[in-house]
Amino acid sequence: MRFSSVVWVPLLALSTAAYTPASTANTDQLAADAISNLATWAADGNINGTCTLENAAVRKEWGNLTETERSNYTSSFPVQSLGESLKAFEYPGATLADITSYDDFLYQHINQTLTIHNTACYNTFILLSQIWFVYTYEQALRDECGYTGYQPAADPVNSPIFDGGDYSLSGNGVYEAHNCTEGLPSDLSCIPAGSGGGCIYSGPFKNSTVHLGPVSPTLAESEIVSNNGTIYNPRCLKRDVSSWVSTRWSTEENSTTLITENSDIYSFQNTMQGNFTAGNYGVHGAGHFTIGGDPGGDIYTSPGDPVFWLHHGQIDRTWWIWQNQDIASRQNAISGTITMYNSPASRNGTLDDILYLGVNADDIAIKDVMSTVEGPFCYIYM
Ligand SMILES: *[C@@H]1O[C@H](CO)[C@@H](O)[C@H](O)[C@H]1NC(C)=O
Ligand SMILES: *[C@@H]1O[C@H](CO)[C@@H](O)[C@H](O)[C@H]1NC(C)=O
Ligand SMILES: *[C@@H]1O[C@H](CO)[C@@H](O)[C@H](O)[C@H]1NC(C)=O
Ligand SMILES: *[C@@H]1O[C@H](CO)[C@@H](O)[C@H](O)[C@H]1NC(C)=O
Ligand SMILES: *[C@@H]1O[C@H](CO)[C@@H](O)[C@H](O)[C@H]1NC(C)=O
Ligand SMILES: *[C@@H]1O[C@H](CO)[C@@H](O)[C@H](O)[C@H]1NC(C)=O
Ligand SMILES: *[C@@H]1O[C@H](CO)[C@@H](O)[C@H](O)[C@H]1NC(C)=O
Ligand SMILES: *[C@@H]1O[C@H](CO)[C@@H](O)[C@H](O)[C@H]1NC(C)=O
Ligand SMILES: *[C@@H]1O[C@H](CO)[C@@H](O)[C@H](O)[C@H]1NC(C)=O
Ligand SMILES: *[C@@H]1O[C@H](CO)[C@@H](O)[C@H](O)[C@H]1NC(C)=O
Ligand SMILES: [Cu+2]
Repeated sequence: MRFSSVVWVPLLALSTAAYTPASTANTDQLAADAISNLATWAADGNINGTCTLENAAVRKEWGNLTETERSNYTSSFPVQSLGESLKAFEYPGATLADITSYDDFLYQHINQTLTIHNTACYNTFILLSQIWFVYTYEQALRDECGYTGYQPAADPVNSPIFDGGDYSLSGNGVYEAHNCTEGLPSDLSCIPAGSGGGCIYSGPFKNSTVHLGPVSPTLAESEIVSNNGTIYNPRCLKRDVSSWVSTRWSTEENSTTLITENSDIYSFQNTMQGNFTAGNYGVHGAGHFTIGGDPGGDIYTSPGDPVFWLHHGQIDRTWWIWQNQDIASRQNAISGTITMYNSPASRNGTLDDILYLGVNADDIAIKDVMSTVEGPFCYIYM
């Protein structure tokens, strides 16, 4: 049974049908193959350092965390001061007492949006920078790290992530009139307005305040006005959770074919990121626009919604599964230039390039974050 009675009470009040997740049998089998291949890899003496499959942290799907683990995770937001921060320098005019180290992570993502993401062009940096970002954030929470793997695609609003109960990441926003969401930088695939769009009034993040952005908002409400991301702009966290996008671009079938039909890193990362000019969100973009809202639908400010970290956990897991199907040739595979859309044109990235996270973490070379069981990392997925 997936839910304790504690969760069932509010759930039953909200919905008439129990949540029935779609099967994840295919990707779970690929993950099991990944573990098996890693065990052989380790037995052959290929893993440096002290990390083993036995002592590695296991990242689990959100619905498989215990209620205590979930509460621990959600009650850790926002983390309080880590010491040195960007505060005075980066947010002139802000009420400094209101700025937390959570905003340092958010600011760093805003600051690097154009150098860590890539879309039409190929770029491994979305995988790399994002995972160092997620890992570092996990260290800040000193906590469990979940991911969105229990296929919320078919019915996200009723999934354990979004059901709005005490052990969810809060539910949808309340309904607020809005237009369709232009998630892609093209006039294709405007996501039909869903049943949310307003502030979140249920679950652990009810009445949360987002401080920065939006920089490139997509939630089509007249009162949402963008700024350059360095302005203190407190407002409620909004979502418009949508199965429209998830059932088209981030299904179990989409993740399975992504992993099994793309043997080189160039096609793998391109397929994961979709083809925006063709109206294809890819599993990465689809995860973001399953959440949508403000700031979730803003490529710059999306980490301002706590569910960002679970989505990027699942993106990391998908990459990890892919790498571990053929460790020798995929572990250090990298492709792509260092600018979004390769615009302006730039050189190819290399394993010696450095990832920067500002005040949040030390600089680190890409080659040191390619494996989840070497360097600073010691975790696997189930
Ligand atoms: C692991 O050790 C090998 C051999 O010493 C070295 O070439 C490789 O760079 C090391 N990898 C990491 C991630 O430390
Ligand atoms: C989360 O659990 C860890 C130990 O597992 C504990 O140190 C930490 O204080 C907990 N955090 C919260 C917010 O409950
Ligand atoms: C990002 O941060 C660097 C270092 O603080 C700063 O020089 C740069 O202007 C920032 N860029 C953006 C787009 O905020
Ligand atoms: C939807 O778009 C139309 C046309 O641009 C605009 O007039 C209207 O105000 C928008 N609705 C909302 C709720 O923002
Ligand atoms: C959350 O906001 C709503 C609407 O403004 C308000 O009615 C409610 O009291 C608030 N709840 C908390 C816990 O602040
Ligand atoms: C952002 O906008 C504010 C207000 O318009 C301005 O003071 C600040 O210099 C801008 N920052 C950057 C990095 O453009
Ligand atoms: C994603 O999967 C769905 C069915 O699960 C399928 O209809 C759709 O064509 C797939 N999308 C892509 C881009 O492959
Ligand atoms: C993306 O789609 C466009 C339009 O359909 C097409 O011309 C282009 O080749 C596609 N890009 C890739 C990398 O497949
Ligand atoms: C960058 O990588 C691509 C794909 O691997 C390759 O075709 C291209 O020649 C590389 N560019 C440079 C300047 O090395
Ligand atoms: C997660 O929970 C489901 C449903 O209870 C179970 O079938 C599955 O084995 C669990 N997965 C892990 C990794 O524990
Ligand atoms: Cu992302």
